[in-house]
Amino acid sequence: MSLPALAQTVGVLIRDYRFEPAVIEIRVGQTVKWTNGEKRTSHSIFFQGPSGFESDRLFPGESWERVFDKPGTYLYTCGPHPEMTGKVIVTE
Ligand SMILES: [Cu+2]
Repeated sequence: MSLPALAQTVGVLIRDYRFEPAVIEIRVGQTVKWTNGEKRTSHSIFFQGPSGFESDRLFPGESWERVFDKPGTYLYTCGPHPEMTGKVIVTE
């Protein structure tokens, strides 16, 4: 029995100061693509923790991708708007 092919890239839309969906679950090797759907506000993707880093600022219409090649739970916020939170759960 073969498994259905997984979409390689999963999208998260940034809109109204929220990540939609805020929580996503993916498999190792998949890519998450964040797209800024705001009219005028810029945002970033800021991962917490010792290996944390922040994406460039995304202006409206821009997007940014990250490949997740290790299982785990990745918490993130928006750099300029720390009240915006999201989570990527990566499973084997
Ligand atoms: Cu923001």
